[in-house]
Amino acid sequence: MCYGRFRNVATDGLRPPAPPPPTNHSILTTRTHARILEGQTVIVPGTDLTGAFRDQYTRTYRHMLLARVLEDRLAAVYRAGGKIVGGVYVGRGQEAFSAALGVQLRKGHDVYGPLIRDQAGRIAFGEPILDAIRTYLGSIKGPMRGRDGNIHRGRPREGMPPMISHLGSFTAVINGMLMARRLQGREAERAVGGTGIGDGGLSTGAFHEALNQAAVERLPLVVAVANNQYAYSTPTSRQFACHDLIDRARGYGVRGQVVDGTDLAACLKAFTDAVQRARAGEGPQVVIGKLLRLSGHGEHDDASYVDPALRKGQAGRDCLEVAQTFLLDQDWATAAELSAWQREAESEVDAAFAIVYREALPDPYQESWQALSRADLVEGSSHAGPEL
Ligand SMILES: Cc1ncc(C[n+]2csc(CCOP(=O)(O)OP(=O)(O)O)c2C)c(N)n1
Repeated sequence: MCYGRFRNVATDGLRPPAPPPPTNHSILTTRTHARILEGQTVIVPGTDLTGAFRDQYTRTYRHMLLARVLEDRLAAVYRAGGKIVGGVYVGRGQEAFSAALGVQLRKGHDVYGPLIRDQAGRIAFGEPILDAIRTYLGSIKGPMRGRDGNIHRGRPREGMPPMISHLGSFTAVINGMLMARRLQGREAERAVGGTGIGDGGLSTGAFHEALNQAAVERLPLVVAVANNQYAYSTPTSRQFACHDLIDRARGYGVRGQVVDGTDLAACLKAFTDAVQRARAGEGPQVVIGKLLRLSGHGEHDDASYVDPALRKGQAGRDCLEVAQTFLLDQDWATAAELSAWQREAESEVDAAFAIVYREALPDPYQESWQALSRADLVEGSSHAGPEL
């Protein structure tokens, strides 16, 4: 593969964007169109843009789109009140970075530990959107059988453990799953473990321990660090004093890359490289995505603390709109196709909600409230698992 010579992928930071040719794409909102064009990815001469990359890009874009449509609907249902108890946490603006890792991993073979903003990665990995809707709406048919209200769901049998909220610790869980395979003598399978974390989570002791362990053990771990500029309302200036987060990887002897997290092409290249290296036995890999969380921490948070200048800058671009412009400029999709994909995603989400609205919530008098971690509940016959 030699599609890897896109601008905006650099191990030493982001370069200023070159001005792209003017375009006129009706699918894009005019509000952000000019800004997207300003930073549009430019393909350098000699880049191979044939088949495989085009296919992967298009596929990943559609995963991102589905995630956005799904999360917008979940947010709307939450705001309407009555159906979703607890919070709704979305990955708006982080879909490219998230999906670009998820799409590299093979369900049932690799390990994937998605975090709070990784709905797009989950979809790219192969989690059905029914899992998300069932969990948020508390359906008895959900992967957590109505016990969890939002994002702590998984499919352990398929290599995706339920997310845990304790920041930093999930990386150690993924390490553990990789170590288990090693101890079982399964290293020849060359499974990779991918997981996400935010700039805030990176400050935890648990994460430092986990990364150090992965480095020392040379585990095939890929960590996607979404530097979305805020940990809740804490800006990065109050989070770390090093020049760049990549220094953290270097400090542990781990290979790292920094990527423009709003640019799907750059994200795909970075994660393709990172996963290939981890699979080849080169040890853990860190990919840091520069982007901005385009929503609040959760839908209850208006994000009024976000610096408006960040929203106008490169990190504040909407990765979905960047990808749309790229698809049109490359002639990989027409505006009509983009609209059709949008409608398809909306229909898919409509259909899934219609299914879940008909499903029961757990009956507290009938349910066995034993822990779901019990193997016979999660992995065995008493729980057939969620419908696909
Ligand atoms: C160990 C730990 N400390 C605090 C929290 C509470 N908490 C939940 S999310 C969050 C902010 C996380 O920020 P970041 O890691 O940057 O991810 P982002 O939400 O920006 O995607 C905090 C402090 C937690 N879940 N775990």
